[in-house]
This record gives sequence, C-alpha cells and structure tokens, in this order.
Amino acid sequence: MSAVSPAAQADDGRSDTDRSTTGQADTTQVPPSQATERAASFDPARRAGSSFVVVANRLPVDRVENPDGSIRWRRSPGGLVTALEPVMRANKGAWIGWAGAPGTAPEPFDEAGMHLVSVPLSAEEVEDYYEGFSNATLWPLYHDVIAPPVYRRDWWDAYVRVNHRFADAAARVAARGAVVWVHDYQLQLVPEMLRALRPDLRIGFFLHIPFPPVELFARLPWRQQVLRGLLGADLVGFQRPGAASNFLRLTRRLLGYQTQRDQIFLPDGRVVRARSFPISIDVGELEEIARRPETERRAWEIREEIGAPSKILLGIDRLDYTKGIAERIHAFAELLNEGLLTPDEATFIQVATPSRERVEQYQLLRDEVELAVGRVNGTHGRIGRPAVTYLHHSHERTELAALYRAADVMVVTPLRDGMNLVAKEYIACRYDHTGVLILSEFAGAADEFRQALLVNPYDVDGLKQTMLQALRMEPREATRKMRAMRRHLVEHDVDRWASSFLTALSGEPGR
Ligand code: GDG
Repeated sequence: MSAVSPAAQADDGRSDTDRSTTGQADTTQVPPSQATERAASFDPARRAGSSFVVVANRLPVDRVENPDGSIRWRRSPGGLVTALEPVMRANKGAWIGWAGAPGTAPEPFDEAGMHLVSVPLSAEEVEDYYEGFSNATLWPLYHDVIAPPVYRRDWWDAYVRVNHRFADAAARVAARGAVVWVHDYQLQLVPEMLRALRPDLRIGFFLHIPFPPVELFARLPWRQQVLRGLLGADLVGFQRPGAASNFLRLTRRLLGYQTQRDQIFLPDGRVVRARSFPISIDVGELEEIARRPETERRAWEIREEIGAPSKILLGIDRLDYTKGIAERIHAFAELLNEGLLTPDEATFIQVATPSRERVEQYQLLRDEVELAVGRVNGTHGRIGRPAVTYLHHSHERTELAALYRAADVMVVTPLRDGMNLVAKEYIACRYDHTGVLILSEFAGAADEFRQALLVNPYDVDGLKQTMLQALRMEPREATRKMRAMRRHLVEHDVDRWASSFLTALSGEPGR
C-alpha cells in the first residue's frame, strides 16, 4: 500500500535528477523539459482536489493497534492540528505527511474531517533524510551549532529525494488555486519544487525552529539550494522578527536579491514576503484540563509522592541538547552543594521525553543528564524524597497539566529555541495567577513574556540567582507578573497565529 499513487512512486523511482544530486549544482531545480512533463501530469483541471493543503513531516495522527490486531488512527494531541482543523473542515482540507513507520505507507484515508495522505519513507531514508540531514545537519546548524552539524552528501541526496516526494504528493492533492501550507526544516525545498509543478498554487512556508544568522547559515554546503527552495513560497513565516531579518539578509548576501522591509524581489518578478508569526497553543483546551478537580487532586498527590517539599521546580522538555536541561540541573545541584537551598525547601522534577534516540548526540546528552541527576540524588536525596525526580518517558497530557499545576517555579532554559510551547502551557495552566516562570532569553517566547524572569542559561551564577529569586518571590509580585503574561497569552492563542498567517498569505502580492 502506498500513500501516493503508483504513478507517483514510479516518478520518484525514475527521477535520476533526484538521485544524482550533490552539493555543487543547484540540484533542487527540475530541468525545464522534465518540469513541463511533470507539471502536465499534475494538471489540477483533472481532479477536484482540496483547496487547503498542509504539508508537514508527520501526519497529525498516531497509529494505534487494537487488541484484536487491527489498526486505527488517533488524532495526535498538538496545537497545530487543533488550530488548523476548522480551516481543514471548511476547505476539504488535506494533510500530507509521513505516518511514522518506515516501509510502505497506508492508502489515503479520512480522519477527523481531514483527508490524510501518507508519504512513504524507506528505513534508509528515515536514517538519511530524517535522522541525518534534518536532525544531525539542519537542527544543530539552526540552533547556534550547540552540537557540531554533520555535512554528508548522501544525506543531502536523500533530503532532496524525499522533498520531491512530498512536493509531488501535494501537487496531486491540491485543487486549482489552492492554498498549500508547508511546515518546518525537514521540507525547505518543497516550496520551490511544488511551484515548478503547480504554478497556480498559493504557497506558504512556516519554520518552527530558529533561522540562523548569515555567518552560520553560510557554512551549509547547500545554502543556495535551501534558500531557493524557501523562496518558492509566497510567504515565509518565522517565529521571531530576528529570524525573518536573517533570512532577508541572506537573500541579499548570497543571492544578490533586492529587499525592502519584508519583501524580497526575485529576478522573475515575483515578490516573496518574510515575516514573524509567533506560534501559540490552544489555551482554552489546556486550561479546561488544568481546572478539572481530578487534575488538582493529582497535583497534590505528586507533591506528596516526592516528599512534600515546600516548593517544586519543574522542567518539561524533549530530551534535546538545545533545551538546556543539563545546565539547569547543574545550577540546581550547585545551590544544594553550597547550602543555599535544601531539598526540603525545593526539589526539582525534570520530565525529559525520549527523542531522536538513534542520533548520537542525543545518546551522549542522555548520559550527561543522567550522570548529573544520579550525582545530585546520591548526595542530597533521601528515601522517598529525591532532590531531582527525573522521568525519561512520555506522559499523558492530563499528567502534564497536573505537573504544571504542582510546580511553583517553571524552569525553561533552552540554549536556543524557536518558540517553546512549554512556557506557554505553564502560563495557560496557572489560571489562579500563581507560579513563577524562569525563561531563557534565547527562546522565542522571551519576545512575548518580558514579565518572566529572563535568564542567560549559559550564565550558571545568573541561573542560580534567578532560581533563588523565583523561589523567594512575594506572592503579590508573582501574581502581578502571571496576570500580565496570561492576558497576553489568552489574546494570542494558536487560532490567532494560524489565521494571521493564512490572512497574510491570501493577501500577498507576488503572483
Ligand atoms: C518545535 C520547536 C516550537 C513534551 N513532553 C510530552 C509532551 N510534550 C509536549 C509539550 C509541548 C511540546 O511537546 C514541546 O514543544 P516545544 O515548543 O517546547 O518544543 P519542540 O518539540 O522542540 O518544538 C519549538 C515548536 O516546534 C512549535 O512551533 O515552539 O521552538 O523546537 O507541547 O507539552 N506531550 C505529551 N507527553 C509528553 O511526555 N503529551
């Protein structure tokens, strides 16, 4: 079974240009003769199609096996799908993405009012396109090279090939003149590839992670191809204004294009816009969970189970080296070692959800964090009252809400982060205006929440002082800050994010 029609697979198999690409030529461009031939096979007049198409690495559903062995699909929790659902329903929306397991992909199916088209990835492509180029090249490069990016030409080839497959799938599904919204760093070549196949479409792209400054981006051997890939969109959205400026500057410096404010003028007369659209969460949905009596009961239980400390500090992150998990554990351990804090006064709960476990840097990070946690607990823990409660598994959303309710201080200290939704989720759960948020300056969320205790996570002394300040803050001051942050968040939820992007996309000049 395949997500794309047999013809699409044949296309992909025969496409030598996809396979033979290396770093030198601008390999993302389809030669004109082939482009015409392929474009003809995607003629939108031949089919009805969807007038709104989302293209993302993953489908918004998880595969669940029933006790009898049959398979069903469950909508994955997440702001993106929640925000886009009304638009999807109103426009016969389609979502194109990988179903999460290597090998053959399920046939297109309908779920939760969406038409889901699964793109197949072989086990080797998962290694090269996803774990390799996306997560061991682009991810560290775009996050300040916190870990050294690996540049491999075979990974790049897989990235090009898989991006073509996604573009082909989108070209087949989209109705004439449809709006197509492409997401994130795994699919940066799709806008240009899709435009070559379907010039009638309105194409938007949103990058969920940071976009690096010229000095870092320029290291990428395929920098021109990636920039041209993104410039296939009519609108390129970023989390922060600084990221949009980096992109505008790069198009001038590396491609020699003219720009004015948020506009980029292409040689073919098209105008592309680059702007920030800070993503958000479904505030109402999470607050509703937080307000449930059973959530409050669970929050109380959590506190009891870890030895009823006076205060709880909390971190919730994917176990990722960008999140600053080791840095915050080290800072907390120093406070205990120096006697500035006792574990009866404050203990730490760190949820570190397993992530990208086959990528080497993530294995090294896990060792580092677990060593640090073991040390601090060995020295300062007691039976039934650890200094740090470390949880390396994923949790139900209701349990996360209870943790947010239990936490007196939320510690969000990424070394670099596009936005950081955890910070917003904490604010959403503090409906009674209690709790203190420590927030890294290097998270996109810091642009919006100036009332948080902002920190430089590289500054261990600063981080320690900020933890003490948070633990000792007067309730009145905490309430004043939380009230202001909640006011902003409630007015800027994920619906507003999606509608402002889509409104900007439909109103753009540049066709
Ligand atoms: C990327 C960008 C940007 C975590 N553990 C569990 C769980 N989570 C949920 C959190 C939160 C989400 O995962 C993590 O979102 P973040 O924004 O913190 O980070 P990334 O995963 O790196 O996301 C980031 C984001 O895209 C959106 O544009 O903000 O900057 O890096 O929602 O609650 N959810 C459940 N169980 C867990 O154990 N159910």
